This record gives sequence, C-alpha cells and structure tokens, in this order.
Amino acid sequence: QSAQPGTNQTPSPKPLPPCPENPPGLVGRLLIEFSSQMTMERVQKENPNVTEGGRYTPPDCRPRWKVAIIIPFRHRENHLKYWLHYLHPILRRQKIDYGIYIINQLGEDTFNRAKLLNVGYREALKEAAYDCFIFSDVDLIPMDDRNLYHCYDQPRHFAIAMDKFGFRLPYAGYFGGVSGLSKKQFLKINGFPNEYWGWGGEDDDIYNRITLNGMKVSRPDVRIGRFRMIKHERDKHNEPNPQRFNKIQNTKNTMKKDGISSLTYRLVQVKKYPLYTNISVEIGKPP
Ligand code: UDH
Repeated sequence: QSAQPGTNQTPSPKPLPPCPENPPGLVGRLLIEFSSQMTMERVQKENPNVTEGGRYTPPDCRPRWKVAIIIPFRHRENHLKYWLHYLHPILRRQKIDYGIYIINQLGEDTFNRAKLLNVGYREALKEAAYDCFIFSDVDLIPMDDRNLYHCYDQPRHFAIAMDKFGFRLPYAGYFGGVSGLSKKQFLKINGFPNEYWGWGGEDDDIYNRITLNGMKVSRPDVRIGRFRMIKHERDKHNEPNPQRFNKIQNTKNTMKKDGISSLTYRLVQVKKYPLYTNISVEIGKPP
C-alpha cells in the first residue's frame, strides 16, 4: 500500500480536552489530623510533580482557571508544612492549574492580613497570567476535596463550616478564612483594604465591598464546606483591632480610595522553594 500524502509529517500534539467539572479522582470526605510529625522533606517526597515555586498544571486536561493561592504569613512554619502536605494532593486531584504564594510580613510591627493579600495579588501577577485568586489562612485545611479551589460566577467563600465554629457559619456575612475572587471580581471591589492593622474586621470589609458592588457571595454545600483549623494561641503583634467595628461601618466611603489602587510596600525577596514561592515584604505599620 502506498502512503497517503502528508503521513510522513510529525503529527501535531492533540489538544487536551477541558478538565471535567467533577474530576473523577476526588475522594470526598478526608481524615485531617495534626498530631503526626511533619517535615518539609517528607512533603517534598510526597509531591514530586510540583514544580519549582509550588506550581502545578494537570498533565491530561486543560483547566478553566489559572489559580494563584495566596497565604498571609509570619512565623507559622509548622502550620505551613501541614498545609502543603494536605493541599498539594487535594489540588492535584481537583485538576487545578495553580501556584502557591506565601506572603511573609517582615519585622515585628502589627500584622496586616488584608494588605498582605493585596501584595500577593500584585506579586503573583508578575509570575504568571493568573485569572483567579484564592486567599487562604495557613492554618485551614478543607475536610472534603469536593470543595473545588477555583473561581465562580460570584466571589466564593470556601471555609463555611469550620470545626472551631461547630461546623457552621458564625454569622450570615462571614467571609473569613478561605475565599476566592476572579481577577475581574477583585478589581471590581478595588481589592482589599490596606488599613486594617491587627486582628479582625478586614474580612467583613471585603464582604461589604462585594455586596456594595452588586455581587453576592457564593458558597458550597454545608456538608462539603467543612474545615479543620490547626489549634494555636493568639500570635504576638496581632491583637484584636479595637477600631474594626467603626471601620466596617465606613466601607462605602473608604473602598474607592483604599485598596489595590493605593497599595504600597517594599518587596525585599522572592524565593522559590520546591513546594511554594516565598515573598518577603515590608508593609509598614499603623499610623
Ligand atoms: N498569620 C500569621 N502570623 C501571625 C498572624 C496571622 O501567619 O502572626 C496569618 C495566618 O495565615 C493565619 C491568618 O493570618 O492563619 C489569620 O490569623 P489568625 O489565625 O490569628 O486568626 P484566627 O481568627 O485566630 O484564626 C485568632 C486567634 C485565636 C486565639 C485562640 C486562643 N485560644
């Protein structure tokens, strides 16, 4: 038989199919515990497919979102090991294209979670064309891998049923712990506030920004949105902020000028580790 014209050319690789909406490898409810010792070496061995800086993309399908996972951080090395141990395999089963960014506040001035998250948004975009941003505390682990870490039509709240709140939302407008916004949703609310120093209020301000801009919060089913928090004492230099009650009354006036549009900080170091990218910054102190 004679060869057909063109058959000796190298075939172009088949385009990958879109990733399934319900990834078939999910296992559902997970056993999460923090009593066994965890080492970074072990977590690295468990995750050979993660590439430098904590990046991963599914080999067999085309993900719909490119997700930057942003973690506000200072002095929580032990929690980070557990977070990486549990989350890398979950995200892999979820067929997420992602990068992990630890935003480390340098110095010992008052902690500022929301400002660090703004920094994460800006710095992650220097690394890749992310279109979805998931903001997670370092001590929160999902108990069910059907809680998919990507973006949705509306801003998403993931951590709706934490063990410390009896597996319920503590109040209807709660938006703390783990949340996710597409780039478009994030820019629509001018990012997050930079002026909440110390513990509390910033998540309520973000909730206000979302509703004031005509969006609403989307949430998973309460049986799927369960989380375990690694128990810890209150950190030094993150005392409850007494101004928070007043400040959240004023989101409508403050959100236009205070946000990603007004963000300033000093980038000190970007360091790529096997399982995450560490971004160390100076973000100033309260006025
Ligand atoms: N964070 C740090 N370092 C700090 C403070 C906060 O990394 O010094 C980050 C970390 O990602 C943490 C998140 O910010 O998960 C939120 O801070 P948090 O864990 O202090 O807030 P949470 O509401 O706890 O979870 C409040 C203190 C509870 C004290 C309970 C004492 N029994």
